Amino acid sequence: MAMESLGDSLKQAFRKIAGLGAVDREAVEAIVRDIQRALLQADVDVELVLQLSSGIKKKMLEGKPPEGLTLKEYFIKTLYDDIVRFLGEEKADMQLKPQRVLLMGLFGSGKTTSCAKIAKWFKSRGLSVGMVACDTHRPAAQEQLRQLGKKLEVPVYSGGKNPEKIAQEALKQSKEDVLIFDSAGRDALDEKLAKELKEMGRIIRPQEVLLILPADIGQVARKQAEEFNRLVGITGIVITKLDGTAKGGGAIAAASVSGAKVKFIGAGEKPEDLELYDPQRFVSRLIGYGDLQGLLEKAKEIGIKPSEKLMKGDFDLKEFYEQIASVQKMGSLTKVMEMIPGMGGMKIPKEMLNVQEDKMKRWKFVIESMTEKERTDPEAINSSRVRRIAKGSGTTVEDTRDLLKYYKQTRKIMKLAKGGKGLKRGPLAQLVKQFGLKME
Ligand SMILES: Nc1nc2c(ncn2[C@@H]2O[C@H](COP(=O)(O)OP(=O)(O)O)[C@@H](O)[C@H]2O)c(=O)[nH]1
Ligand SMILES: [Mg+2]
Repeated sequence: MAMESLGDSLKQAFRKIAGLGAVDREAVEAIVRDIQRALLQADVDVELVLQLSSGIKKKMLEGKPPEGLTLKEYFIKTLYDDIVRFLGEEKADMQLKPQRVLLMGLFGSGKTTSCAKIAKWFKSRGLSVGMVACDTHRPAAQEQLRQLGKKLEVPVYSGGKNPEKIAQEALKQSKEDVLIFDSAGRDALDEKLAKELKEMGRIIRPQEVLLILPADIGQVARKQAEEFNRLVGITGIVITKLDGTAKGGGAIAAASVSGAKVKFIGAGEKPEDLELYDPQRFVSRLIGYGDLQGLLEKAKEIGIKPSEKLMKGDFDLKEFYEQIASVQKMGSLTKVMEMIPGMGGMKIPKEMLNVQEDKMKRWKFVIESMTEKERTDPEAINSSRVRRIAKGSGTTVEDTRDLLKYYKQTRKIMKLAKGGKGLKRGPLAQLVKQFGLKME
């Protein structure tokens, strides 16, 4: 991402805190100024920057750190939390179920490219997808989508000069779970475009209406989002071209206060350059995963806790995945181990840890490729499903089987651990052995 400059400045600010002698008023003000400068350079709206910085200052100068955190750790955590909240707070949600998605946006914002990206996103999660070429303004637009469809092996509904007819035909003919409708753009959202888009909405009755906004418009994203929302109505935003601008922070912050949520972010021209927007993940990456991990080491007690369900052994694959994901965000397998009662003090060989984290990453892809039903009822996953999931996630059948095995084992073990069986003997010890772990 070409957001390195924002990332670099934030990283520096965090390092400065880590190196502070005392966290006094002067130090807090100096660092908040650094953050302000970094955000303004990323084209974040001045008002928003001032709001954020006064909030941070208030907490640091008037508040008290929670028990167990030093002032310095509290500063790091406050800054991290506030920036995450500033950039959207919650992870975006896209339902993995049959639906119609209508894309809209101005000329060149990345609609057609995003159409293919979103198609791939659904397809690799096990849903069948079709794309509908409703941009009849630009002569080559339909052909562009047909080409992308061919590459992705996704059917494209197109032909003719009337976008409404194309949409109607697609709705009549298609058997796919998900239909994604590309639409025509303009230089600006005028009456005519608004009317056309509204008409499309009436015909398609989409569950998702996504506004495509290129990151290089920076804080203008807010105005555009508000306008589209008022005139047409949107359910979410896709920020594209994050790889080519230093204004991405401004665009995301602006989109986040527009009243609509950022659902996807795109950082590249290829169909795979798309991800569901997760502010925590985004900020962690911006600041530097490793750095943050170290900085937040101490703050972790406040951050993640093993879920009640996990401790009881009563969880489905979805909850299991959320545990893995939340743990991944914070760092390493050591943390997972710490969550398992009695495993906290274990020494894990470093090489082992790396292999394991790598595997977890693949498991994440595996779970993302499952349908809702498979996640809630993993027992029902048969071999043909295993093959489909492996293929869709770009992993191997072995990875998929491994995960299912691990899930079942963990569940069994947690159930037993609840019953108070010892760690040195019994199934827990087996798990330990299986991972090549050593006990202190
Ligand atoms: N670098 C980069 N280029 C993108 C991205 N998304 C779209 N583009 C490029 O932006 C241009 C316009 O995209 P297109 O999808 O045709 O926009 P549309 O007019 O809204 O349909 C094309 O050259 C795309 O390759 C992105 O995330 N990163
Ligand atoms: Mg287009």
